Amino acid sequence: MDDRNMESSCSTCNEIDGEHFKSIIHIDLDCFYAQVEMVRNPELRDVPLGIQQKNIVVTSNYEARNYGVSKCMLVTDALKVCPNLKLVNGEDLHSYRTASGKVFLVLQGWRCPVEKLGMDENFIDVTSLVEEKLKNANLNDLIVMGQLYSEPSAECPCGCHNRLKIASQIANEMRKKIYDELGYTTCAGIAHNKLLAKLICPLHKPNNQTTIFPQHGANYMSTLTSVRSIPSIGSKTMEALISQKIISVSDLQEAPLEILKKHFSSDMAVRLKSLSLGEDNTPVKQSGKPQSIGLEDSFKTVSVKSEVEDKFSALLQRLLVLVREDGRIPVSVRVTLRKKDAKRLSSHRESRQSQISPSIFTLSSGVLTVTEAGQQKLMAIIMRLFTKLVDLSKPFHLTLVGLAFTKFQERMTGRSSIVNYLMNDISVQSVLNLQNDGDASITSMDYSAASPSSSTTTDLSDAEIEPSPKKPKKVNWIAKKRCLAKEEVASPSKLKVGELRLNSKELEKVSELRLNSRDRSLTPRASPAKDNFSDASDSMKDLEDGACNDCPSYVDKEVFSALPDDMQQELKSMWKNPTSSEKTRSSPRKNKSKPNSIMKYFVPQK
Ligand code: DGT
Ligand code: MG
Repeated sequence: MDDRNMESSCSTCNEIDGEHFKSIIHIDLDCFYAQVEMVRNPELRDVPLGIQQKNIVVTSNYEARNYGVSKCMLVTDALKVCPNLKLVNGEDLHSYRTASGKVFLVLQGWRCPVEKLGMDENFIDVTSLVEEKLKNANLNDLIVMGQLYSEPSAECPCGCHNRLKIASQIANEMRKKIYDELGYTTCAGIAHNKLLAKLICPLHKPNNQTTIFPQHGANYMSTLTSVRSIPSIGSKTMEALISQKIISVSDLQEAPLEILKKHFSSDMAVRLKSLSLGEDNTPVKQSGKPQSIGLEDSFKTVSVKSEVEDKFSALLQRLLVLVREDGRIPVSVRVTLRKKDAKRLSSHRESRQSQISPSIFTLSSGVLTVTEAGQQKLMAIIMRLFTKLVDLSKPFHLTLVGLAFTKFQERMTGRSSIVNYLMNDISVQSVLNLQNDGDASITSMDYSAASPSSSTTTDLSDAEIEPSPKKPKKVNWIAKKRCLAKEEVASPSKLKVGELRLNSKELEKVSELRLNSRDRSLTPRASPAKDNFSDASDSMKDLEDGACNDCPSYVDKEVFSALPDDMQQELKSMWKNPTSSEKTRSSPRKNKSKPNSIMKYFVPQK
């Protein structure tokens, strides 16, 4: 029943509890890969176009969709329904990533938080901008730009309708700018939370936008035929729900909380219930640095070690290109496998990661490279991780291998703080595990990457074959899974390659030296995951002692010698005229009251 006039109560609606206070836009590019190809080659514009990866059409333009070509169709089937389908190979994702970065940049022009989700989606929190515009708006003239999911029978007292009308205008401007500057059409969803903005976005595809008012949230959710449409619900949670005969979102809405609490934690049961009603208070997190850089390859089955090695070797070659583009030095690598498991409906993934020595990478004229020997070292680490995951004394069958660099040593450009020269690890998350339901728990509406905290993860999502987290596609999830699992689909990585940060040679030298030095020091920053093993042997690299005869004994001379002259002088004069606190300090690491003191970076090697 599509009863759009059935509105939920607006009694909780006020600005104090912020219930409807936010204005969120979700933007999704239309037939993304196909559009990139069409913009690149205008001859493809007016013909039915399919983007091929191995023997699958991963997407097609809307012209081809009119013939019945659908996402993830076998090429042979697509050609049957559309014999004049023009096929373009889409296995090289470089241009798609570039396009994705450009869209992100355009959206940043509004100076609102932008959260990138996969390659072709972005959330924008325009709450503050809407507030600004509201001050000068003539409320009588306000209209919703694009489509409105349902006309409200009454105004919401909190004023969210006006705010969302303004947000719809901003969304329209954003879409227009993306089109004018880059030539891409998009869809947008406008709502008071991320969940509804994302889910309403595809309602009027392509090249359109839809606004939904808060009181229609529960109603719209009830139209979704699978609980899997909800971004936080992965396959494991879905399986648990199905076992309780909860299949559609409306089933979930109607399920008694007590029943849910029997199968999930109390928090999760409440969360599931709220989501089913269209409630979500997760913030738009400004995207910045890529969290990890990874690639995967899926196939029917591989059961021989040498073949696995070949797969990893090929992945490594491609991954190194991406890392070079990114410009940061990886310090951790993760291997992921999917083992064939006939008993399980969903795929089962396991990962192991290991620290890697930054000395494997060399910086030359600002370019990150890896020597042949470095590549061999990496392969040795990868295969060692592989043997941790697979008992080679028994037969094994893999359907996917993945490789990702999961931690990076970042070099900062700023000269304002010496700390930048010495320490700036970023924490990373997996971008390969998009659904955080390995433990069947939902703690937050994390639309982006789940962060496996241990080195072994189980991912039951099928999202690994998608570059962006699942959308409320009206497809049967089991059918889709079969389609993708049976065929050899090139897995586009969920790469989020960030801006290059290539700095001066001076910085590179400092960075390299520091990295090498730090591997041997006891500084705790780059602590590996609990059950990782480290590859300390790879980290050893002889470095010449710096000229630091005046240095205190606890100073790492290698680090010191690599500093720019002015900083060396600064430090020397500090040591000559130490402050009282420094005079009394026996070891820099003991001084917990000054966590960012420069002195703590000069740690003697043990
Ligand atoms: P749309 O949003 O329905 O107009 O069409 P697309 O093509 O933008 O589809 P979307 O947004 O789900 O995915 C963005 C791109 O990601 C799409 O152009 C191709 C790629 N992609 C989507 N689904 C799959 C998949 O199952 N396998 C692979 N390899 N790539 C996929
Ligand atoms: Mg799209």
